[in-house]
Amino acid sequence: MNASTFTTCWLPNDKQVPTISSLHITLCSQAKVLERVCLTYLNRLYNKIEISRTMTSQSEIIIGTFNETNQECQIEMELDGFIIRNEQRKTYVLSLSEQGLLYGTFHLIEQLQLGSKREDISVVQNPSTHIRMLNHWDNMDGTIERGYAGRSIFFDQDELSYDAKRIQQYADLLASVGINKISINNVNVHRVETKLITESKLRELKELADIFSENYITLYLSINYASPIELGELQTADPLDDEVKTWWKQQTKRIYQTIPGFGGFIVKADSEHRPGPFTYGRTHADGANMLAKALAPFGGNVFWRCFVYDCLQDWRDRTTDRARAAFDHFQKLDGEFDDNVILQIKNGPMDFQVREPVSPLIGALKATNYVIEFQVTQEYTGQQIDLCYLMPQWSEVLAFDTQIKGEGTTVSDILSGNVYPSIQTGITAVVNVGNDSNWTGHEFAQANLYGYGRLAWNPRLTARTIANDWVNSTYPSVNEEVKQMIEKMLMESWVVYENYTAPLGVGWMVKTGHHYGPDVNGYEYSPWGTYHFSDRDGIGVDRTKSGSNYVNQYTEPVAEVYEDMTTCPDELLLFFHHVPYTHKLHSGKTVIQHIYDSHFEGVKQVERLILAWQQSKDELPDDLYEHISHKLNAQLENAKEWRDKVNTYYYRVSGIHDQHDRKIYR
Ligand code: GCV
Repeated sequence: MNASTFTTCWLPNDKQVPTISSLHITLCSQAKVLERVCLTYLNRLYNKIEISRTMTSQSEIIIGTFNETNQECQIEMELDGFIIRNEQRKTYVLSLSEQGLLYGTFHLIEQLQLGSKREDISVVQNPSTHIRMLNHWDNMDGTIERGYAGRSIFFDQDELSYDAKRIQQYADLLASVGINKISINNVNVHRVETKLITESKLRELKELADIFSENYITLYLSINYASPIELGELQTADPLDDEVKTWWKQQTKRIYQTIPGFGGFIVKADSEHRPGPFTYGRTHADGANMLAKALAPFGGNVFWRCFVYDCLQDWRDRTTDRARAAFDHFQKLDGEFDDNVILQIKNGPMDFQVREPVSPLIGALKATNYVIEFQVTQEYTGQQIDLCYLMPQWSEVLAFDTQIKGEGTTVSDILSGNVYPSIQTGITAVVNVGNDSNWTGHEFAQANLYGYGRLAWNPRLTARTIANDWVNSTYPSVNEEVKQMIEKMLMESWVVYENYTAPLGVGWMVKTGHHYGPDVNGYEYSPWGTYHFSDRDGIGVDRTKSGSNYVNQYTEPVAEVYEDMTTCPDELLLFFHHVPYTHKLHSGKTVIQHIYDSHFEGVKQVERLILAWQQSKDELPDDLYEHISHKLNAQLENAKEWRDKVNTYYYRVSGIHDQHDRKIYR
């Protein structure tokens, strides 16, 4: 196929041919963004659009709050929820707020794009949480830490530098899936970025903040905890020092004078060489509360990251287990944080590996606000070269039963505020976007950005529904069979990636530094606390009572399930246990045979993905075909490298032959 439908996003794009004739919209709401969104996106679905401000007999779509439209709200609605209902051939998009109207309008657009008839659309939607955030790890020199889609869309050469139109498109993409908060700079705040909170930079940031705020997305900045020192004025950053407190109060006041809708700070403190309150013998509560008090008068928040661990560990020291760190540091501080502090907890106890258990801190905090942190950018999951659709992984995390208040206390219940209603909870994630024309490097990695927003809005959506919606709205003109094939590719990809990388939850084995490709012992004798402890007899980390006792951070009976080798799920066995290579899994295979089988299978699966893709060549736009082929071929090389290095390594240490006698290099 020649005609290019190589799209830049899931929203209706300008290459789309309108299929529906004309439409009369009445905008009862004054919010300017609604008019822009209708003119930009509905316009691409209809041949002609007319917009009026008052209702007439012609009105087909009416967008307004319940008050503005004189419609009754008969059910309990969240402020940013919405209703779409049809009455006498008119479609109403209704909400209590303009923000809700924006989400409702985008939902209507998506439904029309997916082929629903206007008259048939009837929905009531309330978001499960009010915190649906994205974190950029962009540096001001234009690079992105763990970015795989080009350079920053915000910064270049140590300056704020962006294309306002593109940022607006980005803000539309985010609002269309309900994202309402964004931080734009790396949590590792270096010298230049420290200055983002100074007056001249703030004036420049105002325009950017305005673009986002038009879409009800609040701007946040990552700050350097040592700012009082680095900006040259004080000798200390001690949170209990009066001068430090005053410095932050004044600084914060200045920020709000320039950007009144500013959201607040993200802080990575005492982690991976970043400064923090530990330097002064203070706790993380002392540090976070000091900043919170400066932000409180303006309604701002502090997002305080729990990714705190010893990154200078001695590998010889078997008593320290990095997995324990977040819980050990923060659980004891539960209840000590101010109301506008929100802790930020990575989904697993280590660091966004392809497979980890859920962080035991989630559910353990009962009197402290927090969000879970996912990683949309694929640092450890293929770096947007390898295909890895992450919704199946995140859905599993969200559906995990913490049993913290008895059976059925899932992570998503907790994050939706159903378990501890007095605390604020929500979701954040490290984003995968850069200035590549398709936003995410690998075009299919857009599905992770889209899916993240959909899951944050409704954690109970299935990975398949999200994949289906993404494929259908991104590739409206591709035929059904090909759409199903893309959906299948997405749905299988996480397990495929897991098959050819680190086995059974043990993690890591990546090349050091950049983290792409295999190096079984890359981190084994390093200070980072990420070991697999393989020797001639066995593999895995003993985190049971006889090991680091990490299991004890879970509530019973979850702790018992992980403690006992006979009940521990196969896929996490090596995260919790050190076992002989001959240990039999629930699957009936030995650990060593599983390692061989999964690595051979992983490569085969990538080969099958390539074959399916090649067979659809004639049905795909050329540029999309080439783009994905190129990515899949690179993925195949990577998968083979993983297969051979892992299989050879474990053959050499165990001396055990593959039952099927396949090619393992000696
Ligand atoms: C932004 C891991 C990554 C770092 C990242 C860090 C974090 O260690 O490799 O690049 O730093 O996590 O989440 O703070």
